Amino acid sequence: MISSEKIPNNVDLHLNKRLQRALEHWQPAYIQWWRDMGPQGFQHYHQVYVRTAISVDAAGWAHFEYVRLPEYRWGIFLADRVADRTIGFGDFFGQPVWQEVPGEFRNQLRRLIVTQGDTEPASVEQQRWLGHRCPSLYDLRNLFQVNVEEGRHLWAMVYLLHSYFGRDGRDEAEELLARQSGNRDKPRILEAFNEPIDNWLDFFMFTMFTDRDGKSQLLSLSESSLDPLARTTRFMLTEEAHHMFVGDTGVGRIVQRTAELMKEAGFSEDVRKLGGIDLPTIQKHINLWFSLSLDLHGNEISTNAAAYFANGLKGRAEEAKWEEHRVVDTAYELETLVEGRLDQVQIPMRNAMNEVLRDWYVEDCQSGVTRWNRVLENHGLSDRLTLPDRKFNRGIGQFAAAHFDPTGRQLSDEEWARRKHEWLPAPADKQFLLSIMNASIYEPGRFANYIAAPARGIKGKPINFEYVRTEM
Ligand code: BYC
Repeated sequence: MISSEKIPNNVDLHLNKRLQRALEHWQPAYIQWWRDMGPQGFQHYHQVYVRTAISVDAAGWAHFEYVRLPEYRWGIFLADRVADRTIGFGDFFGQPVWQEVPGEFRNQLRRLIVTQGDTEPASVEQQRWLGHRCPSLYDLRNLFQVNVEEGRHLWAMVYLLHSYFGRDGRDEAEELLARQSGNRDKPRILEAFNEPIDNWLDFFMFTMFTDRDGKSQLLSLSESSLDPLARTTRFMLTEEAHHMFVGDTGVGRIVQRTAELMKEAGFSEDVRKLGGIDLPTIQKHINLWFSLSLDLHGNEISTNAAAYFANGLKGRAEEAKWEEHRVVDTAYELETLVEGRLDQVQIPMRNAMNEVLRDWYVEDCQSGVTRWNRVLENHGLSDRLTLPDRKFNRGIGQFAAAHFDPTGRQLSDEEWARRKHEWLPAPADKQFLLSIMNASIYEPGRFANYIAAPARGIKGKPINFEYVRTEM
């Protein structure tokens, strides 16, 4: 059962009246933001079969029911405290974790929490028109499930800001509702969150690649010496897994349908004529979203990242798997660009922490691409999808200063300008995608022609279940 408290929580909010009042004061502003910037056209007359977090109990943390979106119960849930937990890395390795924010790290922590928090509402804003082009009720429900949980992740960060950062934290919480994805004067902080997502191939790529940056960043924050931050992000990862499932299987179902149409058409170029999405278009979208999400990991050489690590604020993914946790004398061998030429240099490992996390991320992405290729293989096709080289199409870091093709070959400015749409979606590709997604499919069990049905429904329900219903 969902608790009847105004803000469902497992942090004994009722015992801290000041905090409770402050959050209850923020709540109406949040709901107003959700109505204005959340899914457009689905706020009043639709009921969505969604899960709501009600506890952090691994055996049953979520409750499933039909909900009108603005009435979703966004709550605050932290993973259970680990007794006697100690700091797992950096200069304070082995000391007890902190339950309060140390003054000297206040700014760094605030910045990390605000950056994390900013991405959550941003993604909801980016996706707010997508419902009008949905390929099925099943997918529409998944979109809204992702959206409401990104909203809850914003709550998770706002809880930390209100609890530990006083007046500054309250101001930051307001700013999180004031910045807007794509707004010229007040954009979202990280660039990939300022692009609108208006077609479902972009949505699935975003949930596959950009939400997976969410996973790598949350994993690294879940190691934090600030225990409430570690516990909050640990529980967020539980919800995040479904978001990546949506992306991974969404692209997989498109690849499956494409493979079926390729066999029908005989030639891959003819897939578009049959209303499907050809493999080159899928590859271009992999190239785009993978490279944008690599940028989200920051610069290859970063003193910020070194300071976060030294202070135990933000670590590596799965820190326990590493042998050495202080990382003082080790070096990282980095590919660099020096005066326009590629070279290898050794840098102190702490300064390379963004790159270390990026390594983890690339490997995690590759496993998804391998699954999609298995679909092609199972259909007897020899075509394969690939991740582009990590130097391709970078906007952040040293490789942003030059151009590379997806194999990592350096290009002149002229060749890049002439050929970039061989590798990245061109305006015509986008037009084509919008043309095959020009209507939404609201009939239970029916799917748009460009995507296969999923293997199974949600929470044991059949595929033709009415995942979103309209009430008049
Ligand atoms: N765009 O030392 P550096 C998610 C700036 S996604 C714009 O490398 P650092 C989700 C940087 O701010 C996960 N600017 O930076 C997914 C700095 O600026 P200043 C979100 C950028 O701090 C889907 C300067 O460049 N969570 O959860 O090591 C749906 C120097 O850079 C960018 C987090 O990001 C960029 N891409 O690393 C919903 C975790 N990259 O100080 C949700 C928190 C760098 O010179 N954030 N800059 O003005 C962090 O850990 C770090 O801030 C970053 C950057 C990894 C983002």
